[in-house]
Amino acid sequence: MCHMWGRMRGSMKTRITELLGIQYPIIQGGMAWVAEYHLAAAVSEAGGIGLIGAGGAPASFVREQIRKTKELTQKPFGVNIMLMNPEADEIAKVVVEEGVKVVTTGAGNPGKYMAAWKDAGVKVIPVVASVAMAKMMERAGADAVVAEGTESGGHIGSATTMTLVPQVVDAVKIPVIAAGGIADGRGFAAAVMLGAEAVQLGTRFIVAKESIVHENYKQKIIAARDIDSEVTGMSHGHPVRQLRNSMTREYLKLEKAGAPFEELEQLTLGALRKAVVEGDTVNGTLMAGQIAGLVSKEQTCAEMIQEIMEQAENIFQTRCRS
Ligand code: TUI
Repeated sequence: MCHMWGRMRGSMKTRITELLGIQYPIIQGGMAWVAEYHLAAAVSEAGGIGLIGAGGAPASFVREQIRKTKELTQKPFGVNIMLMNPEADEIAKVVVEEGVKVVTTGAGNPGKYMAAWKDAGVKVIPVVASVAMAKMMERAGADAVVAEGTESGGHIGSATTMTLVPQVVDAVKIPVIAAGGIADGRGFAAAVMLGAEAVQLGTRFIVAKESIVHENYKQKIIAARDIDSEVTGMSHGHPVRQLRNSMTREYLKLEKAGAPFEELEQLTLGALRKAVVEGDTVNGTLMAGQIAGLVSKEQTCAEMIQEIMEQAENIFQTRCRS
């Protein structure tokens, strides 16, 4: 692992930093509503790579976000396409038209877009939650995969980061980015030990100074303890991790009683927007990962990235003797 460190303090070279042309192997998760252009540009400016999270937004909105990001940074940035978005086909075209260099995808199989993206020279990095999906994405031409463990916030799979990452690393030749449960230099170092060549962070960036997330939501993450997240939607196959509140209590009560999907959906419709934009921490969906308990302060993206890289470098220097 020591060989990955560059001469410059804090720089680290992996196949991911080379692929994306970035200084640090840190990727910001493509969080719906949260990951808009201010955050994406700030992470890219700080030497990682920021992503605009298309979430459930219309294609026209994503196009505007891309243009605004370009006004704030010359550095590479990407777009995350949530594949359950009804406008995913259109967004897949927008990223090509706007010359976006990097696309990550979530909550589905991006196979049908792969050829067009590859032809346009877009680097494609699907987020996967299983070895089978990682292999399928490699065969389809993916440049890398994000192996996302169940510790993550939002829509999740069932394998933990600790078990998923090394199994994906063994199953594919393309580089693997670890996600889920990582928020500091220790998590970064652990991910590297599992064979990852970069990490993706979501929860920590929610509380970044450049993040437009409502202060109430940020404070809930800062106050969260280790066991304060809850998974809703398990019964209908769309598990979503978020911080416990009145909404999750009500949801889980109904879910346990066997309520139909339509009834449960009423509780969550528009609830992420309510949390992010209005700061409604009672009825809103406070998506966050299990690592929220470790996130304790608002900092700029640059401060976060510098701190993570310094912590990781110290770990490697003190424990890695050659
Ligand atoms: O996509 C995510 N996380 C998300 S998406 C999202 S928006 C949303 N809001 C409310 C309800 C549901 C979604 C919030 N958080 N992470 C990446 C991820 N992808 N995790 C798991 C997967 C995944 C799951 C199944 C990827 C592929 C897959 O394959 C299905 C298939 O089609 O074979």
